Amino acid sequence: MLRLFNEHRVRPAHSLDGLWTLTVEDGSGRVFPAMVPGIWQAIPPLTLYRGKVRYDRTFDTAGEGNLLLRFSGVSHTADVVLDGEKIGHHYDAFTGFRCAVAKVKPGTHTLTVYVDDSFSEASTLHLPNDYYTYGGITRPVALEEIPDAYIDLIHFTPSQNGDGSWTGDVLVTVKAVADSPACKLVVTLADGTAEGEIPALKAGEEHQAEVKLHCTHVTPWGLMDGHLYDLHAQLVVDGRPVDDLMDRVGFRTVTLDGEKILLNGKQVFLKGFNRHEDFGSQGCAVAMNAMMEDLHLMMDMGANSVRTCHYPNDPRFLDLCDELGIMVWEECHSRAIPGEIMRKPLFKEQIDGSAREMVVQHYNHPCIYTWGLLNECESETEFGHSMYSHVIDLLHSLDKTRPVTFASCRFFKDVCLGLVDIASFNIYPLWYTTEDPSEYSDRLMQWMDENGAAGKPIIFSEFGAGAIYGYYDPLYKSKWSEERQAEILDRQLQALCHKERVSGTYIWQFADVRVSEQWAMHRPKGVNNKGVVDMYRRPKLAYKTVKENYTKLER
Ligand code: ADA
Repeated sequence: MLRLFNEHRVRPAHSLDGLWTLTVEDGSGRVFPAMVPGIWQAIPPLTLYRGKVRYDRTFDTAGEGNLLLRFSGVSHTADVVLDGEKIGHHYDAFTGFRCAVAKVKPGTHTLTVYVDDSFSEASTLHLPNDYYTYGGITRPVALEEIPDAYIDLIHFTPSQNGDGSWTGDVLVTVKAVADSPACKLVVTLADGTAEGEIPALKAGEEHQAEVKLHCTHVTPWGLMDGHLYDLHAQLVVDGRPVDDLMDRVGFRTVTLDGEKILLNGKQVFLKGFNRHEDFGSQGCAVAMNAMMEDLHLMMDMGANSVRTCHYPNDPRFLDLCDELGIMVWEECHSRAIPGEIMRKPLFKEQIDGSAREMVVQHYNHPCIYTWGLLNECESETEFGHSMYSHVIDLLHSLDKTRPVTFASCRFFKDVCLGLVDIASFNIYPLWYTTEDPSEYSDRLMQWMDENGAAGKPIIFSEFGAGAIYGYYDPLYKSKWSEERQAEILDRQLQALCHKERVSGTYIWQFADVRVSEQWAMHRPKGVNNKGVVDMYRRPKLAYKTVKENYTKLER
C-alpha cells in the first residue's frame, strides 16, 4: 500500500510490490531478482552502480478496463512502458506520479520501468551531495481499476468557527480517462455529509467540485495528540458507487502571531530532528517498521517535530506523523544547489515540479505545519532573491494555509529573509566554528531582525556535531569522539532551547547517512556522522544528552 491505510472501499486496487526482474542497462546483460520497494545498491554487484536499469514484471487483468498505475517514488528518473507502449515519465525520487491507461484488453501484461539514478545534465536536484541518491523503485507501486471518470485528488481545508465547531472545505478533482456520463459526488467526514454534481466529461477533461462539511463533534488534531478522521469521496451513478478515494485528515489550524507559531491558537515550541530517508542497508527504501522505530527513538528523546531534510518524504512516514501528532517541516528537494545549476532553465522546471508535487500530494497531512525550500542555496544575491521569491510565491499560491520558510547559511549577508513567514538558519558553533553558541545565536538573531526577520518566528533549523559510532575518548573528548559530540550538542541545546526569540530547534541530525562518493573525502567512512544514532539506529552518547535537554524543556 502507498499509505498507512486503505485508500479505497470501492475502487479495486492491487499492490505491485514484490519481486521484479532487474536488468542492468550497461551492456553487461546482467539480470537480478529485485525487490520493490527497494534499492539496487542492496544487490552486492550493484552497491556502487550508478546508471540505468530496467525493471520488469507481469500482471493479469480479467476484463477490458481502464487502469491507473501509481508510483509513490522511483529514484530518480522513471520511464514507464506497458506492453511496449510508453505511458509515463517522471523525474525526482521524492514525489509520486501516476499513469492512466484507457480500455486495456484482458490478459497478461508486461510492465517495464526504466530507472536512471545517474548524475547528468538532465538532473539538477539529484546531484553528488551530503546524502546519497540511491537507485530503484524505492517506494510502493499500486495498480488500480478506474471507471471512465475517476477521483484523482481530494484536498481538505479545515477552519474553526466561533462556536468551536469546524468547517471542512473539500475540493475534489475528477479526471476522465474516457468519455463519461454525469454522476453524483458524495463526501463524508466525521458526522458531516455533502453532495455535489459532476458533469459529463470528455476523455482527457477534468472537473473540480467543491463541497463544504460542517462538523460539530470532532476532536482537534494536537501536538503529540493526533486525532484523525476518514474523509471519503465517492462517485455515484444511478445510486451505485462506481469510484472512491479516502484520506485521513485532522482538524487543526496553523497560524503565526508575530514571533510565535500557533497550533489551534496555542503557541508551540518545536523540539526537532532533521531526518534523511536512509536506514542502514535499506537506503531510502525505508520500511514502515523502520520508520516507526525512528519515530519511537525521536519521541523517546523528547522530540515533537521532524524536518524532512531535504526533500518530500514517503507519504506513509507523514501518515505516521499524522497519527502521532508530530509536527513536520517538509521541504521541496534541494540541498545547497550550486549557483551555476540554479541558473539553468531545467532547474526552475525541476524545482517547480518538486514544490508543486509536494504540496498537491501532501496537502491534507495535518502534521505538516510549514513548507520549506532551497536549503542553503544562493540566498545572498539578487539572482537568488528572484529564485527564492519565485518558489515562495509558488508555494503560497498552492497553499494559503501554511507558512513558508527556508534554512539559510548565508550568515550576515542573506537578502531573502523578508520573503519568508518563518526565518530559519543552520548554525554549527563549536563544530565548524569556535563561537560560543549563545553569543553567536544572539548576534545572528539581532542581524536577522534587522534584515527581514523582525516580527517573525525564528527557527534554528540545523545545529550539531559529528561522532564516529563507537569512538570514545573520555579523557580528551577529541573531535569525532562520541563524548565531543555530546558535549557540543549539550551546549548548543542549552543555548538555543531557552531563548524566548526562538520558536524551534532541529538537531542535525537524527541518524548517520551515506553520502555520495564525491563527498566521501570529507566524511569519514563515506557517511555524514552527525547522527545522534548511527545508520543502524544504535544510540551514541549524545542520545542521552538530547533526551535530558528535550524532555526537561517545558515550553
Ligand atoms: C548543512 C546541510 C546539511 C548537512 C550539514 C552538515 O547545514 O544543510 O545537509 O550537509 O550542513 O552535516 O554539514
